[in-house]
Amino acid sequence: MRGTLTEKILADHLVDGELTVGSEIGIRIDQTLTQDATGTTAFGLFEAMGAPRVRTELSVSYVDHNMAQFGPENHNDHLYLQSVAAKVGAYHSRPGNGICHQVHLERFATPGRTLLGSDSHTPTAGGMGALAMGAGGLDVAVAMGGGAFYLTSPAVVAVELQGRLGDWVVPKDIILKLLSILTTGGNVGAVVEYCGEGVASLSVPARATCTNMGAELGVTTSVFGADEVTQAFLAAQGRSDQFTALAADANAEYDRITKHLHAERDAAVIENIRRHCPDAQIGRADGDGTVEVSFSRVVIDLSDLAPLAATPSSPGNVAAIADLAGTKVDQVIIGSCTNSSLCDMMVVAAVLKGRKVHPRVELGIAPGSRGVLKMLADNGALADMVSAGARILECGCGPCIGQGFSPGSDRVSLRTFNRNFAGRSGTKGDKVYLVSPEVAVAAAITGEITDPRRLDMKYPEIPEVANFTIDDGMIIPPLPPDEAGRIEIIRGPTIVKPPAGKPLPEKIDGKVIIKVGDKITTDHIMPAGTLLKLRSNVPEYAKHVFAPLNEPGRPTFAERATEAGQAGHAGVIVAGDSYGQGSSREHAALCPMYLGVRVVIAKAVERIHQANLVNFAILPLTFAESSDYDRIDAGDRLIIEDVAGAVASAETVTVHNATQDFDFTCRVNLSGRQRKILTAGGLLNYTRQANG
Ligand code: MIC
Ligand code: SF4
Repeated sequence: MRGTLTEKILADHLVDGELTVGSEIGIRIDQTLTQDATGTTAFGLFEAMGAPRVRTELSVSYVDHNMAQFGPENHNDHLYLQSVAAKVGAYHSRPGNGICHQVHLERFATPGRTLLGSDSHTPTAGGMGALAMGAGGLDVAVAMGGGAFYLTSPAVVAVELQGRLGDWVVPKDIILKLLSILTTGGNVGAVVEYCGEGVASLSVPARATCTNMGAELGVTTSVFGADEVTQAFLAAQGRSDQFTALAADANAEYDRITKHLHAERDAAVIENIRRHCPDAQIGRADGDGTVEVSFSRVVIDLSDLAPLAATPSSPGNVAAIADLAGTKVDQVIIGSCTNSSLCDMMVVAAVLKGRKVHPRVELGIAPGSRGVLKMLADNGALADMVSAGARILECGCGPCIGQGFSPGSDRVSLRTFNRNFAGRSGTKGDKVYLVSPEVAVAAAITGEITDPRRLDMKYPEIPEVANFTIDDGMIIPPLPPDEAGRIEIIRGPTIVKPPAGKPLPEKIDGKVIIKVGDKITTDHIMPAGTLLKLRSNVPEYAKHVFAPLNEPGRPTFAERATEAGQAGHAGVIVAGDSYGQGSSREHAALCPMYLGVRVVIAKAVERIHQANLVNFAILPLTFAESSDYDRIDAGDRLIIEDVAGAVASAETVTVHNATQDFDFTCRVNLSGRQRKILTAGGLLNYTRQANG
C-alpha cells in the first residue's frame, strides 16, 4: 500500500504494530460517533470502564434510529444519551437533527482524520477524505476513553474512475456497479481507495454515497482524497479552516486481493472482474469448481454506466434498470444515510414539481439532516414534494431500519437505501429494490420501474450550494469538566446495565443450538424493526435472537440455548460463509453471549462481527475443511478439550463431535491481542485489567 491515501492516514495515526498487509495494528482515533441504537450500550460500557471523560478530539452521540416512541423506551434512551454526553464530554445531536452519517459529513468530518463509529456506515465520511470505520460499541467506548483501535493492516485496492457520469446516472450506480464486481463477500481486510480523473466531477455527498455503501462490500472502509471539491464543500459548511489537501502519490502501489469464486455460480462476477480489473489473474477451476481470482485495481468508466438496482434481497444482486423496466411498483422511499443529501433531494423535488405521485404508489421522503430539510423548506422544494403527494418523514433512519413504512404483502418497494436483506423492512417476504433517487422518483410518478433517461424531461442539474444553511442549535456541546459534575445521568427503568463477558471455561462441552447457511446477516441474528426499542435491555432483547429463523410451534433459539445452558452445555452456532454480514450491532454477539453461546464455527466470519464476538468472549472458529460444515447437525454435542490452551497459542484446534463420533479441525484465526481479550473474558475485562 505504499504511497496510498490509506497508508498516509494510517501512518499518521499508528500507535502499535507495522503497516504490513494482514498484521494487526493499533491506531489513534481522532473522532468517534455513536447512534442511539448502539449508543446506549456503548455509553453504558464506557461508564463501566470507569473513564470519567472522553479523550478524543471529538465524540458525537447521535439520535436517529429509535425515534418512533411507541412506549417509553426510546425517550428514556434519548434522555440517558443526552445526560451522559453532557457529563462525559461528548456532543449530542438531538432526535430530528438528522442521520448520524449525513450530519457528521456536513458538520464534523475532516480530511485526514480517523473516525470510529458504532455503525457500519461510518465510512460515509470517507467521501470527505476521513479514514472512517464502523465497529462495535465496545470498541468505540474504548476509543472514546483514548484507547487505540485495533484492526488488520488492510490490503488497499484502487478503484479508478474514468470519464463522467451521463445524465440521470449517479453515484448510486457507481457503487452498485462496484458491488457487481467485488460482491458482498470475500473482501474482509480490504480498503477501497478511489482515484482517477473521474473523481473530480463528483461532489462530496456523491463520493459519500459510494463510501457509505462500501459497507455492503464488507471492506474495512472506502476513502476518497481531499481536493478543491472537498475544500468548496467545507467552505459551504463554514469549515474552510478544517481543509487539508490529501492525495495518493502518483506512483502509489496497491495490494492484490484474492477471492474464491465458483466457476458457474459466479460466472457473471468473474466476467465483470475480467472486464474491469486490468491486472486480474484468474485461475483454473479446481475439482469443486472454485476459481482463485486476484487483482489490485478496478477500473470503472463512468460514461459507460447505466442506471442499476439491487434486486431482492441482497445489495449484491445487481441488475440493470433496463432489464427491470415495467415492473409494477407500490411503494417508493427516498432517504437513508446513502441518499439523503441536499442534491439528492433537489433532483427528486425537480422531478416531482408540477406532477402527482402515481395512484398505485405511496411515496415517503426523509431528508438526511435538519439542515437539508430547512433548505428544502426555504427554497420551495419541500412544497413541490408535498404538492406531488409525498409523505414527508422525520430526518432519521425510519423505514431503513424497519421503523414504519413496511410494505404490504407481496408489494414492490423501491428504496434509495443501502440494505434490502429479507424482512428488514418489517414485512416477511418483502420485495425491496435498492435504487438511486433518480430511479426512485421516476417510479413514483410512473408507477413502475422506469429508466429515468426515458422521462420526458431534461436532467435537472443541481449546482452545489456555496453556502449551506448552518444551524447547530440541535447539537448540544459538552459541558466543561468543572460544570459536568452537577449533571445527573438520567437512567429510565427500561435501561438495563449491559452484561460483561465471562472468561472461557477450560473445556467446551457444547451443543449446536442452530446451524445456519451462508450470508447470515446481523439482521437475522438480532432483528431490528419493532424490536429495536429493546436495545438498552439485553435480557429482553435476547429473547429474540435469530427470531426470523424460529419455526412456529418449536422452541425458539433463546429457549433452546437456555435449556442447553441448564443442562451444562455451552451454546455453539454453526454457520456458512460471510457470517455476521451487515451492521455493526454488537447485540448480535452480546445477546447470544447472554444466552450462553461461547463458540461460533463458520466457514468465514465478517470483520466487525468477528471483533464483536471476541469483545464479548465468544470464540470464533473457522472450518479448516469447509466440507466438515456438512457433517454437523443442529443439536450435535461438540467437545473442545483445552480450549484455554487453544485460545492462548494454537493455530488450529480439534473439535470432537460426540453425537456422531468424529473429529474435525478448526482454525483459530486470532491476533495476539484478541487471544488476550478472550482469555480475559472480553474487551471490557481486558481494558479494566490493562488500566489496572
Ligand atoms: C443498520 O443499518 O443496520 C444499522 C441499524 O444502522 C446498524 C447499526 C445498528 O444495528 O444499530 C449498522 O449499520 O451498523
Ligand atoms: Fe440508519 Fe439505515 Fe443508515 Fe443504518 S443504513 S445508519 S439504519 S439510514
